[in-house]
Amino acid sequence: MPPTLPIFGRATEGTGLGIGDYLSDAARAVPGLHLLADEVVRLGVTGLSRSGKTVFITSLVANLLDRGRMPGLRAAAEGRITAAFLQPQPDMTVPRFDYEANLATLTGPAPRWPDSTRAVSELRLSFRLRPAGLFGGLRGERTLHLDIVDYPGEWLLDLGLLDQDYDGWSEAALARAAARPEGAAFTAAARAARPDAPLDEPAAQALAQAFTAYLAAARAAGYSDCTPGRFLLPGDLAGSPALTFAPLPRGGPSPRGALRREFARRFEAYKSGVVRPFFRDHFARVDRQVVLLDVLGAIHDGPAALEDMRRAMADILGAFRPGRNRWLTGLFGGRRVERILFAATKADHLHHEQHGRLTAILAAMMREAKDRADFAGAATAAMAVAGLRTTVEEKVRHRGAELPCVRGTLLGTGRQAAFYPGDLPDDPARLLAPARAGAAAWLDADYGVMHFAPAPLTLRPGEGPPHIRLDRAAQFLFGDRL
Ligand SMILES: Nc1nc2c(ncn2[C@@H]2O[C@H](COP(=O)(O)OP(=O)(O)OP(=O)(O)O)[C@@H](O)[C@H]2O)c(=O)[nH]1
Ligand SMILES: [Mg+2]
Repeated sequence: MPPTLPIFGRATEGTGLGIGDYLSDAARAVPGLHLLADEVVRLGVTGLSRSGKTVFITSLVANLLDRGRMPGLRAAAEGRITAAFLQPQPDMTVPRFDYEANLATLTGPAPRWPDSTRAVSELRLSFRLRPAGLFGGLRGERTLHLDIVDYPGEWLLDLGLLDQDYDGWSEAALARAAARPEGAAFTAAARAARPDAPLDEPAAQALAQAFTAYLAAARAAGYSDCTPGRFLLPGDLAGSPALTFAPLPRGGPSPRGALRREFARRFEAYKSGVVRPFFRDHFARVDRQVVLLDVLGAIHDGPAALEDMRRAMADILGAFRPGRNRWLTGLFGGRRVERILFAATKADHLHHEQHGRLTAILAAMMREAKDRADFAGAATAAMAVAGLRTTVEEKVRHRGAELPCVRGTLLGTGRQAAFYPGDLPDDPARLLAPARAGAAAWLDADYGVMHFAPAPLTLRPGEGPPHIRLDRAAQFLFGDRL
């Protein structure tokens, strides 16, 4: 029997050597040693619903398999990736990310956008790699597995619930609802409820439904914080008691069996039965994270939506802050998420002349979110990306000026159109300051959005679908491990 060397874990820091380098050196030093542990990087991909997760992952994987459009990924540019292939994922009970179906949807003869996805899924992409460096060729190849985990950003925002009890949460949730026009009906229902009356299940359900309807309307209006996350994405928990509660105003001490007491019990059940398992089984195992944000959509929706997105970014960052929550810190067991990328998606709605401004707005939001979340931990970056580029750039003369436009096929009508989304300001504060001050509308500009359809593609061999900056995103997220 050859001796085996059980080595697990990540690349050794500081030496520039990866575990793989070590192992192949060790393997040459110890004859007969070949049972070696492969490296694994777990990449979390999240974002609120419709932020572009499915499109991003599908195109990223296609572009990692065929790397012709990935010059910004160093290992690809240096020709060190000798093979990339999909493999069965390690987690047997997590649904597989349906890469093939999504790719066929996006790049088939009649391309369309993929359907909405509502749960966690996972995909393993493996790389065979030639080591870097002058004498890299002398060392053996190594294997790195990239486990991509797609999960709804709504679930991440639920982390904040773990620190709260029902009373504190109720107060904050009611205040949020009262401040949003979409919350009017629910606020009235909560005020009319009789929290100390004995639980009446139909009344409880009606309140939970009113609360859910408000959250859905707030979500549609562009608000980011619409927790508890499973109220909007219930999956197989729909109708369960853990999802049948709502915030209620504080009264006197609630007697046993009262509506308020029961809602408090269900709130605790939501925390222990829904929130904790997600963080334990998925979140706590992530090494690198990308958070996708539809910043252009939020700008279009107005100041309140942009401000809410900034707050949500702070809450998301807070989830990654070491020591943020004792229970969670215990789960991480000393390790932590090393890199977090905030990516503004759908950048193909903008001429590249405006990409810098979009990135500056995102970066400014990130800086403020970092301050607010008191965040010092992982390396962070902000970038404007498009999973799938659906437009071409074009300058259009308009009232004597040249407008930087994009041209694409309109969703719905199928017509071609040139589109100018508005002039994003040079200085992000021109948007962020009024947003923070609670402005009702943008003063000096109007920002449009347009829905483009994916265009039919003819891909050359070795090329993935057209994208914007997926290579740079990949380099930041895991390029150092390739
Ligand atoms: N133009 C453009 N539109 C995009 C891009 N990515 C996503 N979209 C648009 O955004 C919509 C949502 O994208 P998805 O990838 O399905 O978003 P998701 O985050 O997976 O959404 P859920 O599964 O509903 O949470 C798509 O249907 C497109 O209309 C992109 O790169 N370019
Ligand atoms: Mg999806």
